[in-house]
Amino acid sequence: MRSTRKTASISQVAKLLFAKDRVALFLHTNPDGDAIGASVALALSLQRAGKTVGVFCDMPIGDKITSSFAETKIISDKFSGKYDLMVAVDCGDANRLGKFSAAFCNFAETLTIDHHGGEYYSAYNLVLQYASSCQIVYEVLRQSQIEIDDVIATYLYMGLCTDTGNFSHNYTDRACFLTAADLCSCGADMERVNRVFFKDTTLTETRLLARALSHMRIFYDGQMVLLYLTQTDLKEFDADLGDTSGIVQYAINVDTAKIGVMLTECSPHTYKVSMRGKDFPVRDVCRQFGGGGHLYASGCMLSGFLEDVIEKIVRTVGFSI
Ligand SMILES: [Mn+2]
Repeated sequence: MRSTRKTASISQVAKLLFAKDRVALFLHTNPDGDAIGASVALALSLQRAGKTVGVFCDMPIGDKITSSFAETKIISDKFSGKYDLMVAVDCGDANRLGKFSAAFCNFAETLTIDHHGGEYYSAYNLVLQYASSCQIVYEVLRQSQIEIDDVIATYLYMGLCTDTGNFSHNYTDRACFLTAADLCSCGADMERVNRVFFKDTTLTETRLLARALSHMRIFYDGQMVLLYLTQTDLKEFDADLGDTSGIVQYAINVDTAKIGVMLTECSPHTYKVSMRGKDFPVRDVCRQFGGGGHLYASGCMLSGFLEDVIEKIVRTVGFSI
């Protein structure tokens, strides 16, 4: 156990980072646009300042992102090198560093840059209630008087826009827009970020969406909309679970819907259930089936025949709708 865990300010972190010669950055597992954007932007800035930098994630980054944003290839899933400082980026919990968690926690000089809150697990902790980690890294870079070029700006914009649901969530604040405006003048490729993270779909994903929509079921006068895909559907399109992410959004997008449900038969008679709520705490429903998640975005697993699984959900929702 580390004895001292300190809160660090933007200016202290700017000094600390650029005082070290060799810096290792770590991302959480299932890295999102903010984790990738913040760590790559920071890595490129440190490299440009002459530092040796390693970036590590216990999971390879998908082709979709590495092929569109080439510098992402700096992220490796195998640790190597010697470092003076280890930095966890966008990670509120050391366990989310996966196989790198123990090595990180046993190292003396560690820093967390994050906006999730949670327990401090690093020697220095820059944890701010910001909309994205990229916003924090942006302020660190501005404080360090590092030049933000078009590539770094694109990565920072990536986190800004993905963590705010493309500037649509209610915590999107003035700072987000001001930073976005500045990154725009630095040459951020906003069009590419938007296309890759918010528009691009594969043919398989589009076929699955069409099939799921064709299975639409409506309950409680449109207050609950349910979509599903069976094993037969997945096999027909040679698809896997990853191709179905985002489909649940089409259920909750129906204007009358308070609850959107997506069932995916991941193995015979076993369904992955994703739920979204509009002013309806779907987590309470998922918890009754041993699942959980966020208040308005939750999931669980259910076994049985399709119609029985649907019936179970409809009945449970019926108690609180
Ligand atoms: Mn984040």
